[in-house]
Amino acid sequence: AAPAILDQLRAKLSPAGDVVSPKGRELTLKVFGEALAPAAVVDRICNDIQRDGDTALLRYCQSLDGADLDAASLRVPAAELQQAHATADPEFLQCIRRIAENIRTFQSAILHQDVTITPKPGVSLTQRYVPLRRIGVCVPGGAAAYPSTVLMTVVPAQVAGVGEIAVVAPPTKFGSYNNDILATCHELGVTEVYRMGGAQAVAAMAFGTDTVPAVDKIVGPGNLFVALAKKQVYGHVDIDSIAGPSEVIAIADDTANPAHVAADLLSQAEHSPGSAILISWSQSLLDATYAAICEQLETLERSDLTRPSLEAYGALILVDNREQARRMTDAFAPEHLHIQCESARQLATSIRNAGATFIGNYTPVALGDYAAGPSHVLPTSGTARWAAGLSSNDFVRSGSMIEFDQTGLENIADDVQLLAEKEGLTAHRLSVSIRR
Ligand code: HSO
Ligand code: ZN
Repeated sequence: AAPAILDQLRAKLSPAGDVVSPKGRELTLKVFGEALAPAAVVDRICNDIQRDGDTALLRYCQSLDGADLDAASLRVPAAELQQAHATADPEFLQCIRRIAENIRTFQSAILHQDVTITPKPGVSLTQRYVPLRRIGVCVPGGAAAYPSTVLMTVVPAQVAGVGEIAVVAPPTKFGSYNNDILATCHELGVTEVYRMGGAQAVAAMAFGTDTVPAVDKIVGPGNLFVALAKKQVYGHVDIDSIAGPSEVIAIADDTANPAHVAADLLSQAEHSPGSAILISWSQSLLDATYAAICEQLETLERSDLTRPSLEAYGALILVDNREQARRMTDAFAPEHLHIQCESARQLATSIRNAGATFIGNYTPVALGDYAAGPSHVLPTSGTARWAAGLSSNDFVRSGSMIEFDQTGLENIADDVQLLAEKEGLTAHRLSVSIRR
């Protein structure tokens, strides 16, 4: 395809561009009577909370979320978490337990293990992995409640051995007033849940306040303000990569079932905004999938949200062959890649850039969104070129341990002394030569 077309399609695939949601670009917000652009708002919020702690935090919870909270009610009381769990649908709780187990199994299997080598006599070199002490998890609560996001963030952190996990969710019916969210937290053993969202929640966790102890890392998806705040506090704390709106590229050929392909595309478009692109070298598959999309849209509950999302961020692309599909996909670096064609696994492994790849007819993306085991917090907006999905390994940090004995030192000493000499750092040289 000509570069201009690729650019157009890239805009479709990555509605967020650089973490700014489609609406975000023109948005200005009234903060205490002043109209400010989102980045300026976030800047102000972070600075105020760093300086004034709880006072500023509670003021922002009030003015931005309309939440009338005080230092005591900001944190969800233990009794309320228990109550949410006690009144939750037992089948829902069992489902949460089974899924948590799937996530645990996968995340434990991939967790880094300490590595020690003895490359030469008298030399021991270790890469050790230590869990982070305390982390914060952002759970979104604007458009829908996502207990799955609690699972996909908290369980990997627990597998890594993180000591303290704080969860924040906005004070909404889809956030920290949502029974399923609270019940899921309780089921997973999370006792620290705060009713706050947006940039103020991120800033509070990064800098700490009297009621919200500071964390070392902040993870989890959120709206524009959460994304901008995470960028802003990075360096003071760590963050995961910044998740934008959902996206999927499907690659399919004549062996695929058009109704199935349509359902996969619709499932990500339904997030709204969510982008869904089909690449195929079969015109008949494209035509049949288009027809199936139109048909299924009629019956979907969220079709009012899904249709505009597809119109803005959906595309059906005809390519000449598999190789073109491969190159185009690598250039897009989609969050989700679904391959339903002949030799699907082979094509899947030949594609470098994708957050998560789903192979074959029996692996709809929804399996990864909800239950398979890898986290659904994945790199979006083309960042899959260099970023990875969240995993247990994001909650450990590595450190090296170096130990030499006299023989080990003797064998390496000349090289160290020579290089130290070259750099003119004679104290470095002495620290070696003095031991010989
Ligand atoms: N597809 C979303 C995750 C999700 N889907 C949550 C359903 N619930 C991540 O891109
Ligand atoms: Zn999804």
